[in-house]
Amino acid sequence: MAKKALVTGIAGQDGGHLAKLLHDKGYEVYGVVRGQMEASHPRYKKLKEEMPYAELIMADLLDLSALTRAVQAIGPDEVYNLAAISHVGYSFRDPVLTADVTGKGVLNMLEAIRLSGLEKTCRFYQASTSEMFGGLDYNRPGDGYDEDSQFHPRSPYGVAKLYGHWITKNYRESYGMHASCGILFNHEGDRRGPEFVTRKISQAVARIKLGTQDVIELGNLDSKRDWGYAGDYVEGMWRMLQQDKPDDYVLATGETHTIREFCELAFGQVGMTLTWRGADEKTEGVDQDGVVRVKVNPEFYRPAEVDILLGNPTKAEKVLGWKREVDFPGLVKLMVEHDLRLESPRAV
Ligand code: NAP
Ligand code: F7E
Repeated sequence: MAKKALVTGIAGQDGGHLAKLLHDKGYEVYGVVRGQMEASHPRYKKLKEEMPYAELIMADLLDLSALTRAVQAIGPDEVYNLAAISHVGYSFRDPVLTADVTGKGVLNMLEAIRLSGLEKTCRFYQASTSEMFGGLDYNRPGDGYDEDSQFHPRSPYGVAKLYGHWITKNYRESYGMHASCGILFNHEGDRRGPEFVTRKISQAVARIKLGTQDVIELGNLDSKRDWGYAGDYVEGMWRMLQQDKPDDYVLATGETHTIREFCELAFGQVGMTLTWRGADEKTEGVDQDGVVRVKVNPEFYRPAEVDILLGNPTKAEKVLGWKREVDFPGLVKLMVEHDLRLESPRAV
């Protein structure tokens, strides 16, 4: 009999990659989507086109009754809890909703499993994050943050995720649930939302190359991130739930790069050379013809920033046999090429 997997946040970046991976492995795939989506809804139709094999279920992470009904109807072997308000900048603007969805929503999902009497049979994956580390001076990464590093979240998002992380561990310890947390560092790709910096840059570079945009406005250019490819990371999620025992694992590349470096590589991908002039809010990225292509807009600064994230995936590599395939230049290339295709006038 095929295993059944329930994926919350199936409409998001990771949800799409994971749904495909599970389908390819022979799972029956069920996905939670929110809102009043009828079958005729354009967003529903688009999702069904992308993943015709997945059964979509309307439920909100805020709604314990709907989640419980979904779990009872499906009887999943594995639940992947990917749904969240996931944008760090937005979490400062809507901290209460972020706490409810990204924090307490995890509890709702765990309770839906427990209330359905499946806590001993259903395996659970929680999407924890490197944002829980915070990257403060006293907490410098050294060889990279690992599973034992100290947490000090710097945003309402990071704080909410820390609640989700600990409540998952608590259910593991209290009820013997096979519940694991993946502490994932930034992962990107062609499915990334344009509100995140990498996709914002790849999209702008494609448009600048094609002449439909002149310049991109960004916030902090000097923060550093450990960026991997989302397709590699969903494999790690799945591997965590195939272990005999539940545990927590860092997934990362072990490399960190600035936003500036991402810009330089992305423009390089379309044959443009970016150089920098000025400082702070007056910083500008200029192309080989002297045209300003990158400007700083303080509107994109955050009240508190995570200056540097660098992960140490040694445990995942040793225990799960997980390894990222796509490196940093490969990731930038993949994203810019995708956006060039999408933005091209010939694209349908
Ligand atoms: P994403 O693209 O933002 O997807 C999140 C999904 O959650 C969206 O489909 C969204 O639905 C759904 N959602 C939001 N609020 C909901 C609610 N109240 N009820 C039900 N669904 C709701 O995020 P992602 O990049 O795929 O990340 C997946 C998970 O991993 C998230 O939990 C994120 O916080 C975490 N994470 C991501 C990264 C990363 O670098 N990508 C790193 C570490 C951890 P709509 O489509 O309707 O908006
Ligand atoms: O920002 C800086 C910004 O929004 C990265 C989420 O998936 O990964 C993601 O969170 C950096 C920050 O991702 C802009 O200040 C500059 O330093 O792409 P981001 P994030 O905040 O790292 C973690 C691991 C998650 O768990 C989250 O769910 O880029 N930055 N200029 C900008 N960021 C944005 N969004 N837009 C700018 O214009």
